[in-house]
Amino acid sequence: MESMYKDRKWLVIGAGKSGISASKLLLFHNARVILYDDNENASYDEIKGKVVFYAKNIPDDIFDDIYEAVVSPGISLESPVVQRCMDKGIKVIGEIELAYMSEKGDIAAITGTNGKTTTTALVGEIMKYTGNKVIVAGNIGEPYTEQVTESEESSHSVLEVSSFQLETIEHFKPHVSAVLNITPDHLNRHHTMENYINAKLRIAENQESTDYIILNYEDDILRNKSGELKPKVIFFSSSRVLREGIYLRDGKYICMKFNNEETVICSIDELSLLGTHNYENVMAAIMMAWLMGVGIDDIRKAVKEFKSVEHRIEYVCEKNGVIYYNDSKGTNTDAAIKGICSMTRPVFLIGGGYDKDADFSEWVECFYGRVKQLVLIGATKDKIAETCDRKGFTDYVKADSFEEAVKYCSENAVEGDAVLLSPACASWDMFKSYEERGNIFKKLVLEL
Ligand code: UMA
Repeated sequence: MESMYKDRKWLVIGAGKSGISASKLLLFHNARVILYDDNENASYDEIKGKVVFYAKNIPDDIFDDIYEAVVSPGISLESPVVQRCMDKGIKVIGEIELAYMSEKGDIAAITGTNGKTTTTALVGEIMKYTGNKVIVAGNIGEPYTEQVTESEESSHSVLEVSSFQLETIEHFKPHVSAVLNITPDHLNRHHTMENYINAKLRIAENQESTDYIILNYEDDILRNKSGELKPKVIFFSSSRVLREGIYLRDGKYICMKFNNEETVICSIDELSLLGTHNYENVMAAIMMAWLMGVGIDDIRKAVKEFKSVEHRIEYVCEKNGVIYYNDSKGTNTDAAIKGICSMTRPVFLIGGGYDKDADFSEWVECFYGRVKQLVLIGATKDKIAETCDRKGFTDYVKADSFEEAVKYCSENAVEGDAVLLSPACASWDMFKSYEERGNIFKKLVLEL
């Protein structure tokens, strides 16, 4: 193992969270690190002096003795620097694969268009009942490379993995994986739905028949693909009783069934999480944890204790009879529809952001009877306005800034209304991340 790293020259592409953590892991293994970012102002203070940094361009001769390259998830494999590596025959892996090479324990990995952060957090909480070390990392916000050196034979790594991260795995092999759902997202990067689906399903690529994959029975894509997968498939369903698997019975009881024997795990009334999409997340998490060896009683306790995650339909406060919710993690139309549908009050909705080539039609269709006014921000504001015009939804305004959008909502919402930030877009046109967008929203609201 050491020979892959010691005194070898590795190129790390991207100096964000993933790139910094990947560099640290490589340095830990005594590799030499060249760090690259398109942005010359990228901050890499934590490892300054320990790596050689290039911005915008890398001299040609540097590529001559690069051993392997590690690309950050936000950087397309079509980007010039990745293409240069490929042209020169340099193997390019992602940060998840790099971390996996140092993993000592077992892995539960979760992907899907929506719900993966909640499910990952919940699996992490349930796994703590084993008494073993639990690592919760990945797309959820903490790079896997940052934590993997803590892994041990008895530890469990619970990982949220995005399609971007799965695109660059090679040997990565979870014992239990889950694909929660697949709806269009990130099509500007993957180009076609087929590419996006294939990237997501790579989660099962190295799994064997002794491993498990948890799939949503109600997702046509996943149900149809299930026969092609190597690991044992276990389904969850929020709308029917399954012959085997985990399901919601009578819209109320989460039940598991194997060998014709049904076990009631809990009632949805015992959960803090709201909405059918969340019951699906809970079912997937229960099944994953059970297959990773946690007993039903411990699962029950953990599930009942679990509260929702930050930036996902998060209650912020009530001011003048108006309730403010932060759903900054509603970064695609499907997630944002779930945000709107879980509101029980008329909604002032703040939407818009980075353009991922999304189609906003279905999102706008769900406004009727729910959204009082849409306040548009960001790069997609005109595109969304055009969709509204086409769909006959006229109650929208455009704001010049995020501050103005929040102010407009607070001035126009009346007692009994809700203000919901659920943009249906990524944040990258105006913010560093959805977390930053959500935190600024909460700050602005609390200062009102
Ligand atoms: N950069 C370039 N060239 C580019 C694009 C970016 O040089 O073409 C540079 C930027 O200047 C920046 C760095 O790359 O310095 C950023 O790298 P990154 O975009 O990969 O972001 P990280 O900070 O490493 O965060 C990544 C994930 N980001 C993305 O996938 C876009 C985080 O997921 C994840 O939490 C983190 O790794 C730890 O694993 C965020 C996300 O939005 C939450 N994910 C998408 C989603 O959930 O929809 C997939």
